[in-house]
Amino acid sequence: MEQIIKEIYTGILEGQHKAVEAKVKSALDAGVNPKTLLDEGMIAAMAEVGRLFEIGEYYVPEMLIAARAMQHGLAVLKPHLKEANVQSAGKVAIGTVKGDLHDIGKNLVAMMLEGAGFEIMDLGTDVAPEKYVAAVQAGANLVALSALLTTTMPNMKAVIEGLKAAGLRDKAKVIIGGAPVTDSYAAQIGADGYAPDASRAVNLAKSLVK
Ligand code: B1M
Repeated sequence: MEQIIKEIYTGILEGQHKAVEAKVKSALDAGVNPKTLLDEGMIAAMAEVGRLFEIGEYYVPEMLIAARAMQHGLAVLKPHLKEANVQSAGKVAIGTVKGDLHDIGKNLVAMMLEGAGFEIMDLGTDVAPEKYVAAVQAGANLVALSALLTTTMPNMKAVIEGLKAAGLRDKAKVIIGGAPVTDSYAAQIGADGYAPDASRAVNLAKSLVK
């Protein structure tokens, strides 16, 4: 791993948001591939934060400052994740489902979809099913749901049920993702697809909204 990527990884683990922001800028200026930076430096660091939390070495405050450092780095990386010359591919209502406050993965998926030419309606976190329904009524043709907690996964099904109840299920495709979510869960709740990461979410979205 390149030294600068290691420093970004450590900076996120230690929650040094200003250093992470500066080092992401330096790495990009030095020509480091944005995707390598994201996968090997930033996403890998958040996975390590999760492992440290699981074994009781990190607590919620450490997770929060690591997340803040990650968000600062992502803000710098965002323009570099865009694909060149892309046409509007569809309108996506994206959010983290009700009860769930994790937004780093959701933001990353939104950024990559935006970079691939989708128009983004970011509904935020802790989003109630009615808000997705309203977004489809306002023209979204893709609903993208993120959940990081096993306890909030059932709220993905609630969104699909909400769309059905409003007579809108055929107006938008529904894709789901997030660490505890699986392909078989997507099938079980009647979603149109599941993606394990942000780049595959883009491929999935493109294949569903043609
Ligand atoms: Co939380 N948390 N957290 N947390 N947190 C996890 C998820 C956990 C796995 C940690 C652990 O125990 N190892 C665990 C969940 C256990 C479970 O349910 N099985 C957990 C817990 C327990 C909690 C609290 C309950 C802790 C507490 O308070 N006691 C609490 C819940 C709060 C709530 O939501 N109501 C909580 C709080 C927090 C913080 C606020 C401190 C912070 C979030 C800050 C923020 O998001 N702004 C936080 C963090 C940072 C994490 C970990 C460490 C990192 C998550 C992350 O950002 N990963 C996480 C551990 C882990 O995941 N290893 C953990 C990086 C991100 C890029 O990955 O979000 O997975 P991810 O997104 C990926 C893919 O999943 C996918 O693409 C992204 C990358 O390409 N993807 C999609 C995501 N959404 C998608 C949607 C798609 C397609 C793909 O289509 C629509």
